[in-house]
Amino acid sequence: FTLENDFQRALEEQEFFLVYQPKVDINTGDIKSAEALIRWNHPTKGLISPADFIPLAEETGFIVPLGEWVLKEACRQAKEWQENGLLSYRVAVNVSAIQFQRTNFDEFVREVLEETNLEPEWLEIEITEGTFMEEDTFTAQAVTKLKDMGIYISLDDFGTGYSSMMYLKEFRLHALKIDRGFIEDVHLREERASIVQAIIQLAHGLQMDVVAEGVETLEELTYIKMLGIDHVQGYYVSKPLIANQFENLIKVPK
Ligand code: G
Ligand code: G
Ligand code: MN
Ligand code: NA
Repeated sequence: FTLENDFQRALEEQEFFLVYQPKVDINTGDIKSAEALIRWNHPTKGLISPADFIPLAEETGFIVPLGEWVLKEACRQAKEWQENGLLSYRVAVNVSAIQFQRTNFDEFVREVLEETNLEPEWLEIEITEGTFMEEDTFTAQAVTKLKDMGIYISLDDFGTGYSSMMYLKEFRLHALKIDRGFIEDVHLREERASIVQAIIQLAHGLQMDVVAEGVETLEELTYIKMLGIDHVQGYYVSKPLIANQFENLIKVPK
């Protein structure tokens, strides 16, 4: 795959950038969080989706320097928003399981927060079920330390991986994000509605917030509101936006 050869250059040439997608309170519409999502503006191939390069970055180990760049950039942006009086929500960063396995990730986060002068409660980290797949005490300790630092931790893509209830009991994370595969046409699909309802009950029983991903229609939104979802994310609310477009979104009065 030729993209692999491009990675290092792309990082040096600043071809990567972040877009931000809000997660909002389903009842008030308040923005709770801005999820940072990476994009690659490739000089000849154009805009490349992370779905097409994150897996390769994970295989090659490039996810480590790339993930470090994402965290730094998101924290820098959060601090800038805060200084401009715009930050009343967390900035969420996706972290790959590989980053936990190969680096002292919690140490790195501590350093970045110090460097950027961002308070930990403004940072959210999204991990996936795969993070806990192996009996890996190193990863488990890192997640616990991040939580102890006051960082909000979400479990992304919930329901699509190895959904063991063990780690929910062990870690007491802050939020579950229900994968959009369960949300699409949820109002028309009984089996999806049953699963969403069960996940909400599970999360609330553990004092966790529940986030619906990929909400695209008013019908889906109305239905999951009735089921008791806390936060929503998806094209119906907003697509991922570049930073200055995101600022316009948050300046709009409700
Ligand atoms: O933004 P989009 O839906 O195209 O993202 C596709 C996938 O890439 C999603 O699973 C998303 O979690 C992942 N992704 C986006 N940005 C990052 C990132 O900065 N780090 C990691 N590890 N994954 C990301
Ligand atoms: O796995 P993760 O939740 O990090 O992935 C988020 C991805 O989902 C992003 O790439 C984002 O562009 C995409 N996304 C966000 N909202 C919607 C939506 O409403 N519909 C679809 N199809 N994709 C969405
Ligand atoms: Mn995510
Ligand atoms: Na997801």
